[in-house]
Amino acid sequence: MTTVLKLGGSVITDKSEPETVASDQLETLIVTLATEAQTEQLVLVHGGGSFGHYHADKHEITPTDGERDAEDIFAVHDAMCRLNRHVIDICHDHGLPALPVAPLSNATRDSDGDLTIQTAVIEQLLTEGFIPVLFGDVVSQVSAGATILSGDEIVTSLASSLEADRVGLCSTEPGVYDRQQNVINKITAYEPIKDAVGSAEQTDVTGGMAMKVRSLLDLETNSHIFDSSQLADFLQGQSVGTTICTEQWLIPLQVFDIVLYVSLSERCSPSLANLTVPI
Ligand code: IP8
Repeated sequence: MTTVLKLGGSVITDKSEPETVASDQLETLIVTLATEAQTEQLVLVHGGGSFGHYHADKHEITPTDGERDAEDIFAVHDAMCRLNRHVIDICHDHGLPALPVAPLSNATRDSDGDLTIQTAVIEQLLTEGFIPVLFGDVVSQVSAGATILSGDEIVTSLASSLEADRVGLCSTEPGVYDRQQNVINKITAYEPIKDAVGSAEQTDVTGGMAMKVRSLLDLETNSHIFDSSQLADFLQGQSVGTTICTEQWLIPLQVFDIVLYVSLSERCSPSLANLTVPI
């Protein structure tokens, strides 16, 4: 079984101070991984938090606004390597065979921004029993210099190319909230929840919950968004936080003053509407 797991940058760093690791929190997560991971193959990805985002903001590099100045590009990459070093060190302290894989050296974007990650190194590391640890980074893009690559994009790309069985995003939130601030159990389409997640505050250049949900809906496997208190359960195979299912065609049915979305196909049960939206 292959699991792709992202540790969010907001979880493992203190975003109020540049380049500050949330050491206790990171250690707790790694201890959980070391004791609970029952997967044969694990790919770890981590976000940028107060490392990558601080430098990306400073040099005004975004996922779409490229940069050609090598020193500026390197400032972002180097900060991410420093954060990655912390993650790798703590993994080793707890016996996890983690090794870094830098996206700058093995991923590219075409002129439309579409991402390609060379997976040969990652696959071989997995076969040899290692845990590849990738991270949000800068990547070269055709005709744009280099742009920011988020950890979320890495997760969705690798989940497809490695045909992952389990996909998880460990974030600061226990899941995706609806408009009443309740965690949505299951999402099968973007339309019914777009107002709720679209209004969520965007904290950094790589976007908030809306972007996560949209890209996870494209996957052929279910994925989960949860907080650190649910990591052990996720690793034990449970459905935690919000489960994002492969996107389904939904028919909106208005019944008096609510809209019911009825699913045409099934991946997540139950079969009927997964969400009702008051109008
Ligand atoms: O925290 C962003 O990755 P994210 C990486 O997963 C950089 O969005 C370099 C800002």
